[in-house]
Amino acid sequence: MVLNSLDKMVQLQKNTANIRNICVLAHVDHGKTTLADCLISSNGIISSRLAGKLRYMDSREDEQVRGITMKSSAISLHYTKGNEEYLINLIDSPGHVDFSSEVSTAVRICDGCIIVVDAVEGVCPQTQAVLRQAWLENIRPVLVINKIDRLIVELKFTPQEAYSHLKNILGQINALTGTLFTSKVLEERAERETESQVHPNSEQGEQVYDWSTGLEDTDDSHLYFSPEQGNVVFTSAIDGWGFGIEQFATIYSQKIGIKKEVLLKTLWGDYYINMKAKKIMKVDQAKGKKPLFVQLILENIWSLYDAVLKKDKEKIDKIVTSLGLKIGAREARHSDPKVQINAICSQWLPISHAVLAMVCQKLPSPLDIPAERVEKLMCTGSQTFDSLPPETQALKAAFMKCGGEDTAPVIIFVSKMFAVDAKALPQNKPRPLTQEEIAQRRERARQRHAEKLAAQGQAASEPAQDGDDLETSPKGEEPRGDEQQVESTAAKPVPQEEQHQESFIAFARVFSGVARRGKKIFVLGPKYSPTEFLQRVPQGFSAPLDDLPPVPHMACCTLENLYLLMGRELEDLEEVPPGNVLGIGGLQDFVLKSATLCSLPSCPPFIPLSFEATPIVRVAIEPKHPSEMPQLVKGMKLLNQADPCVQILIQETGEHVLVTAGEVHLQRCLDDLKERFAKIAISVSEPIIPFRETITKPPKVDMVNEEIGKQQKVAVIHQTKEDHSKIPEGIQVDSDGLITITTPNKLATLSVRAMPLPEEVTQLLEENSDLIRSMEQLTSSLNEGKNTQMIHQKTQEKIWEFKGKLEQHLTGRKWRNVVDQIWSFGPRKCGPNILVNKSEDFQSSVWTGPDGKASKEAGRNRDLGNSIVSGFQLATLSGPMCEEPLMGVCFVLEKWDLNKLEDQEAGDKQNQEQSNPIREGQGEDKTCFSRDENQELQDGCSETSEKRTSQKESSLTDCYGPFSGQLIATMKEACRYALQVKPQRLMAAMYTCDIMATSDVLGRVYAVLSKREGRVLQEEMKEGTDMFIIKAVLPVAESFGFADEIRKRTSGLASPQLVFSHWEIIPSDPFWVPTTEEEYLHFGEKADSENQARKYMNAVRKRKGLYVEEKIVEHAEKQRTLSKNK
Ligand SMILES: Nc1nc2c(ncn2[C@@H]2O[C@H](COP(=O)(O)OP(=O)(O)OP(=O)(O)O)[C@@H](O)[C@H]2O)c(=O)[nH]1
Ligand SMILES: [Mg+2]
Repeated sequence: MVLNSLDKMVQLQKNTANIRNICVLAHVDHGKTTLADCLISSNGIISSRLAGKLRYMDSREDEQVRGITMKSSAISLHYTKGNEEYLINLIDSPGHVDFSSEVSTAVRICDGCIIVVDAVEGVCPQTQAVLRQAWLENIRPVLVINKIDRLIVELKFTPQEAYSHLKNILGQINALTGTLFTSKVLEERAERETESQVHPNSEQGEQVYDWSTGLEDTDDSHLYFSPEQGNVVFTSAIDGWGFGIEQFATIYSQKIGIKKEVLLKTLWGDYYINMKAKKIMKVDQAKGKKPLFVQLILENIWSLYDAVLKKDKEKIDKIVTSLGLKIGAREARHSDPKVQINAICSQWLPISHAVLAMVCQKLPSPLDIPAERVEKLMCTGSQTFDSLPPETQALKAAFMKCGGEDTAPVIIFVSKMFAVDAKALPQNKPRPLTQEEIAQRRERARQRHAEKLAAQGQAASEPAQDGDDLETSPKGEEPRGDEQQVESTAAKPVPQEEQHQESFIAFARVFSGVARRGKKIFVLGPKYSPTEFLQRVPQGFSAPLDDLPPVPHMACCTLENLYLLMGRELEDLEEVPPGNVLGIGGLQDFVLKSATLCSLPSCPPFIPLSFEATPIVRVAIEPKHPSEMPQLVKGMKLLNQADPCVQILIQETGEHVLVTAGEVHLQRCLDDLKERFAKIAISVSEPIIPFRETITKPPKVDMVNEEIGKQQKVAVIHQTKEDHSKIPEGIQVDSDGLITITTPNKLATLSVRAMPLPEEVTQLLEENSDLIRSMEQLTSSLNEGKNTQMIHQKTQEKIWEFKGKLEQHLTGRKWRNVVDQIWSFGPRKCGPNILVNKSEDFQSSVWTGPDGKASKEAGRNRDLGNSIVSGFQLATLSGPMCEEPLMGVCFVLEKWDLNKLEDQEAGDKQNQEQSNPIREGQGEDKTCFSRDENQELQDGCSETSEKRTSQKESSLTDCYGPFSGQLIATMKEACRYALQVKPQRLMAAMYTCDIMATSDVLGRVYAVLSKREGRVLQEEMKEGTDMFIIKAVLPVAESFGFADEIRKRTSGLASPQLVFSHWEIIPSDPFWVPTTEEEYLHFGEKADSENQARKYMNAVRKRKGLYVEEKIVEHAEKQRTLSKNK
C-alpha cells in the first residue's frame, strides 16, 4: 500500500524549508541500499517484511545478481515529525570504486549526506573518498554506524567491548574530518596570503610565519560526529532497528527521572549512573562501573538478541511486554530468529524514525545553502567570484533565496542523463480504465462476439464471404472471453518503433525559480561564458529566446516533461518548485552528460563535477556482423550519454574503443550496449592495456646482479654496438647518444639527444597538464594575432609557480638553463615530455610566448620551428618500442644547421632577380608562389612565370616533397633514433589495491598478489578485529580477473578495490639478450621466460600489426625424430 498520493508529494514540494535533499554514501557493501529499503518501507512503497531483501533501489538486473549498486537513483519520501511534514529526496549511490562518478553526480544535487559505516569494517578507503567528495562539494554529513548486529552475532563482543569499538570508529572518522578541515583552513589562509601579496596595501602586518593561525580561531566543533550532538545513529539495517541517543534519553528521562538534557549529554561518554542517588558521575574505571551507553542501551539490545538466539521464549515474552509491543503471532512463532528480532526491534527502535529524524534535524534545507558553496559552483576555471560580471554576481542572491515567485530566475543543474525504457514513461504507460470505460468495452466485445456467432451460423448454412467479420476478428481468432479482451485492448498500443526505444531523462535539481512544463530555457555548456553573451547581445534585449543571435555553447530548449523520481517509477509533474530533485524529459538532443539550465543568459555554467576515478580499462568493440556498424556507432553514442564516466573513442586505426573505470564498469557498459543501446551482437577485444615508453640511465648492474665492472665492459660495449646497429647508415651517433641527421634533400641538419627526466619532473608535468594546455592555447591565439584572451592574474601566478618548481627539480650541470629553453611539451602539446631548444640560431620558449616583433627572418624560422615541434609531437605520441606514447623523456635539439638551405635560397634569389628584375624579395612560402602566379597570369607574362615557379619549387619542393614535411619527418626520426641509443624501458599503468581480509585467508591473498606481480606496500591490522588491511600496487596488465580470483580463493572473504594510481617503469630491458657466460648459465640461450617487458612489448606489437621478432619454428630438424623407429 502506498501511503502517499502524488498530490501529497506535490504539496510537500512547495514547502522549501521542509525539503531535505540527501544522498547515502559509503564504502561498498556497508549497507546503503539496505538502509534505503528500510526508509522506503516506512512510506509503504515496499512491505516492511521485504525491506533489506528487495533492495528496491537496485532496479537493474545485474545489480541484483551481483549484489552491488551501479548507479545513483532517487526517490521522494514523506516523513512526519511532530507537527511538521517533510519531503525527503533520497539518493542511493554506489560504493564500488568503478562507479564513483555516480557519487559525484549525486553529491552535486544534495544539501546533505548520510555516511554509512560498517560497524565491523570501520572506515574503509571509499569511506574516505566519499567523505572527501561531500566535503569538496560543501554538503553537510551525518553518520550512520550500521551492522551493529554483527558485533553481537559475529564478533561476539560484550557490550563493553562493543562500546570501545564504536568509540574507536568514531575516532577514526573524526580524525578524517579533522584532516579535511585543517587542509581546507590552511588552503584558505594560503589564498588570503597570496591575495595580500597581490594587493599589498590591503593587509599588512604579521610578518612572522605562524602556521597555526586560522586553525585556532575557526570553530570546528560542529563538524565532528558525536552521538551527543545528534549527528550519529547506530543501526542494523538488516534487522530493521536503529537509535540515536535522543530516543533513549526520552525513554530514560521518564523512567528514572533524570532530565533529558542531562541524559543527552551523558548517555555517550564515560559517565555512569549512581542509581541510588540518581546521580550521574564520571566513570571510575577502578570501580568497574559501566558507562551509561553500555548499561542503559547496549546491554538491553544484547540481552534481547541473546534471548532470541537462545530461543528463550519466556524471556522474549517478558521483554516484549515490558516494552509494550505487540508482535504478530506469525512472527512470534517463526523458527528463524532473524524474523523475530526484526519484528521486535523494528517496533521498539524503528530505524526509519531514527535516521529520518536526524536527517530533518541536522541536515540543511535548500534554503540554507551556504554562500561559499554558491560562489564555488558559479566560478568555473580559474575565475574568482569578484571577476564575474555584475549581472552574474547578482544571481547569487537568487541561489540563496531559492524563491519560487514568478520573477525569480529559473536555475537548474543537470548532473547526469540516464536512460529509461520509453515504455516506462508515465505518458506511455497504460492508464487504468474507469468503470464506465470498462463497461463500454465489455459491451462492445459482447456485440462482436454475438455478431461472430451469427456469422458462423450463416457461413455453415451458406458458404458466403463476409468482409466485415474478417475485419473485426482478424485471422478468425476466437475471442477469449470478455475479461481478457478488455485487458488486451486496455493497454495503449505503443507503436512498433517506440517499443524498443530508450528515452533519456535528466537527473537534475532546481536551485531557484519554478520549473514549469513548456517553459523555454537556456542550456549552457561547460564552456559558456556569460561575459561573452553580455558583450554580444545588447542590454535589454527582449526578443523571444529563439531569435537570439548565436552565442557559443548556448542553446535554447523547452522543458518538455517533468518527473518526480520514485526509484523505479516516474510520476508526471506539471511544475517543480525550487529546491527539489527532479527528472526532465526531452533534453536528449541538448545535453550530453551534464549542463546548467537557466532562464537568464547571465548565469554562468556550474563548475564541472569532480570525478575521482580515471577511466583506464579500454576495449575495442566491433559488431559481429559488419553490416551492423551504424547501430553500434549509434549505440555507443547513447551509452556515452547515459554514463557519466565512460569515454568513447575512434582510434586512428578505425577501431571503436570504449574506455571504462574498471572491470565491473566495463561489464555493465557492454551489457547495456548489447541489450539496450545497440541491440546487436558485438565482439569485444581483449582489454587494451596502455603502456608508456621511456628511457633510463644506463644500468650499473647486469641481469645477474653483478656490477658492470671492467671485466664485463666488453659485453656492454657489445650490446651498445648492437643498439647502434639499429641505426641506419648516414646518421651520425656520438658516444654520448647525440644523433645528427640530415633531411633527405641534404639542406638541413639536426642534432638531437634524448635524456630521461627526473621522476618528480614527470609527475609535475602530469599534474599540470591543464595548465600547460592553457599556456599552449594562449600562445597559439597570440600567434594568430588574436589578443582577445586576457591572461588571468591567477593563471599567470600558477605558470610562474610551475616554472619555479621545474627549476627546483632540474638542477645540476646537465640541466643548466634548460627550463628557460623549453620549447614545447608533448604529445598533444601538453604531455609529460619536453623539447629543449639549445640551438643558437633561433630562440623560442614556452615561457616567452611568440616574439612580438618577429622579423622576417624569425618569421621564417618560426615556420620551420613549427615543423620541428610537430616532428617532436609525432615522436612522443608513439615510441619506437611498440608505438605507445612516451613519458618522462627530454629531447634536446643541440644544433640546427640551415646553412645549406640559406645558400641555396640565396642562389635561387639571384636567379630570380636575373630572370625578373622588377619583382624581388617575395616571401618563400607556397602561398606566395600561387599569388605570384596569378599576378603574372594577369599581366600576361606567362612564360616568365612558369620559369620562375619551377625554379622556386626546385628549391623547397623537390622530389622529396615539401621542405616542411621533410623537416617533420627528419625530426621524428631523429627523436626515435635518439631514444634507441639509450636504454629503453616500458612503463606499466599501476593500480593501488586495498584488500580487507581475515587472517586465515591472508596467505591466499598474498599468493594471488605475487602471482600477478603485485607488490604489498603496507599491511595493517584493524583494531579490535582479526581483519587485515593490505595496501598493494598491481600492474593494470595483470589485473583482469584479479578481483574474481581473490574472491574465489578466499571464498568471498576478501574483495579488492582497484584504483588507477600511477605509471611505473618495468625494470627489465625488453631488448635484453644474455651476453656473458654467467647470463647464459643463468637465463639460458633465449632468456625469454624472465623478460616480462618483452612479453608486454610483443603483445602490443602483435595487436597493432607491427613486426614481432619471434621464431615461429625453433628447431625444425627435430621434426624428424618424432617417429621413433627411424
Ligand atoms: N549483518 C548485517 N548485514 C547487513 C546489514 N545491512 C546490510 N547488510 C548486508 O550487507 C550486504 C550489502 O548490503 P547493500 O545494502 O547492498 O550494501 P550497499 O552499501 O548498498 O552496497 P553497494 O551499493 O554495492 O555499495 C547485503 O548482503 C546486506 O544484507 C546489517 O545491518 N547487518
Ligand atoms: Mg547499494
